Amino acid sequence: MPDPIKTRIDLLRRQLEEHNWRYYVLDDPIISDSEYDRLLRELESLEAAYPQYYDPDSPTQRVGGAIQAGFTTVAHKEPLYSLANAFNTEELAAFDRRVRTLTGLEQVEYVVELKIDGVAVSLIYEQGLFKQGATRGDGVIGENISANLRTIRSLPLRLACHDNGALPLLEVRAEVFMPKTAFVQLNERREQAGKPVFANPRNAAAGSLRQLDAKVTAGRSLDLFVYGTGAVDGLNIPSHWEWLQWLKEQGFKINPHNKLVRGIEAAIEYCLAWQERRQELSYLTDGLVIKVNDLQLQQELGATAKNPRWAIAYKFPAEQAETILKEIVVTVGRTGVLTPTALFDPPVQLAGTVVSRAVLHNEDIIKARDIRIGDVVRVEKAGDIIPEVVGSIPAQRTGHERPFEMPKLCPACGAGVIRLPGEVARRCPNASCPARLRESLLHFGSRGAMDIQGLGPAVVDQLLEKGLVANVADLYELTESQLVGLPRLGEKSAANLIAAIENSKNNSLAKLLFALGIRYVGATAARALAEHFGHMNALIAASRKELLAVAGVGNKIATSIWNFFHEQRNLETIERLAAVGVKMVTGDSAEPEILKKLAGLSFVLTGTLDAFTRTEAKAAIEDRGGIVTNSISRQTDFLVVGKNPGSKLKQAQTVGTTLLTESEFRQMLAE
Ligand code: 1X8
Repeated sequence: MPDPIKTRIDLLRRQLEEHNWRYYVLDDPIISDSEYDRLLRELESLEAAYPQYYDPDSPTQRVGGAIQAGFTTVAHKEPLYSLANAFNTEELAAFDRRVRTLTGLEQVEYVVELKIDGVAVSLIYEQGLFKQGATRGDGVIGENISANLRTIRSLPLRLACHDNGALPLLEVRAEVFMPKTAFVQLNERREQAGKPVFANPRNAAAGSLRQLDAKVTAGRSLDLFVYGTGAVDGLNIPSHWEWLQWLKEQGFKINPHNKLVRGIEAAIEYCLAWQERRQELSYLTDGLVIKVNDLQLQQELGATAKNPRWAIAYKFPAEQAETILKEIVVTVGRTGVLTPTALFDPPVQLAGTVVSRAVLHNEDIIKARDIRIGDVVRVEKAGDIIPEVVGSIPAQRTGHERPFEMPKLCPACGAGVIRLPGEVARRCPNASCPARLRESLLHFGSRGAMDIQGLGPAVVDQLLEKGLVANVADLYELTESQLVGLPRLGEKSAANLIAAIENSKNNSLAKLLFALGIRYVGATAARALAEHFGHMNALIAASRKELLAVAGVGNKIATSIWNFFHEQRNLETIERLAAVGVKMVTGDSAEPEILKKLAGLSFVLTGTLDAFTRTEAKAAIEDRGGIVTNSISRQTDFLVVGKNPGSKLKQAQTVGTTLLTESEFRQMLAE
């Protein structure tokens, strides 16, 4: 006899699933929110009273559970390809010609679908039950984000086929996105809470999926569209279009604007129509995808190393907007380079963000584009790339526009500006220029340099304004009581900052050398110098010839180092740093034991990482005693795999090297 409680639980689960699907997938609910809540509460209380009937696929399990320690990696059963791009209709016609030549067909049937600007994921169903969801990652290896994906209400946990003729394996591909209104509301909430806002809906979706606490993801109103399949076991369907219909019947959310057409002309027409109408959608798109419909043909066409030959992405032209260039301000960087930046009034909405300024790079570009202050200018932003002033619209000039001239004097300190031979950039030559000092302080405290947490732009600006620091050495003489007086710096932050400054005294010589900001001396050169000379004084005393003996130090770097250590004010700074106890030797013994946990391990890096530059990642490994090499061998312990990895990934797989995703790598560093 089945337990009547279990029967009731099963019924409630089916009913809630059905209402979920009607609400989130079909957008066509048949009961009120309060009726839904009543059913959900009844199920929740039964599940609480009868824990033996726990089911991870229950509709109550979409709220996120325990906080995860990290994301494990998963190898995709079939690679997730990226698509080749077409930026105009000629390129679409060329794609069609290639398809027809390779297949020998007169006319090809295509499916045209909106390209959603979100995060690609792969979803695995076994016997019609959701088992695992992963990020695209590099296409070969992704991260297991199942717990976060479960919270997306339009993702079915149980497919229609679960009850009749379930498939052993079904992998579908989907794009997770945040609707425009949800994005705006999320940013409003974050702004009120004093948290940094997301730049665009795609970043917000990606950030929400990367939460270790799936409860946070659950509160983020994510949605998804399923657009295709990967590995499938147990079902044969001859065309992509029919697959889409089948997926829809299974309960997946399929984009309603998918269209089946004959011939490329109809596909192009549909693309151009959406180009005009994209704003009507409640989510962001960056183009359309055109796919060969017949799966037999898809298979014949196959793929290149990177892209399938049976599909192409038509990318909408970069969004442009017109606005008035109100002013050009000039900022001074750490090395003294003057950078002109355009300020817009009014700010313009472009590709999902509000743009109020754009870097103009240098005066040659400003002249070449005929940009004047007061001009109506055209601003462009392709994808999430940095906004750019494409040019001016001279026809709209009133006669009040002013040509821009680079200042002859530094805008921060008034020193005469110089332009070095062979350089486009102009520089402020004054080493104690306040603008340069600001950037120098920020660099000194940055990660990979002296690692002083809490020494950000806001604090540095206040320190400069109050005249508390005029030199990096002054940082070490700050007291807590001086800091507590600064606006927006509480007692706790002040104490933390003082502690961070104090701790930085024990940093390695390599970090100190990098932090000093000697031109051309990056983290790698700094490490080589520290290892070679062992002590700051040996380096100060080194001749050019001795400097050239260091691995990786050529003429340019050697000259720059020699010049740096022959400037009196720099020597004074170093003396003061030494006097307050900043470590000036390499000495391993002084290195805290905790930092050496990667001793004896060797790493190779491939692809780009989100949170580290190559140099930072290398420094982080070497700080902990690990070594970084450029190529995979049997001696390599780990390959850190970033975005768009190179051939090292394949080599590592051949040799059997352990692969680390960025988050695993971060965790390893943090442990
Ligand atoms: C990426 C995307 C595809 C589709 C929609 N949005 C995307 N971001 C689609 O096929 N409808 S396909 C795709 C890919 O293959 N990289």
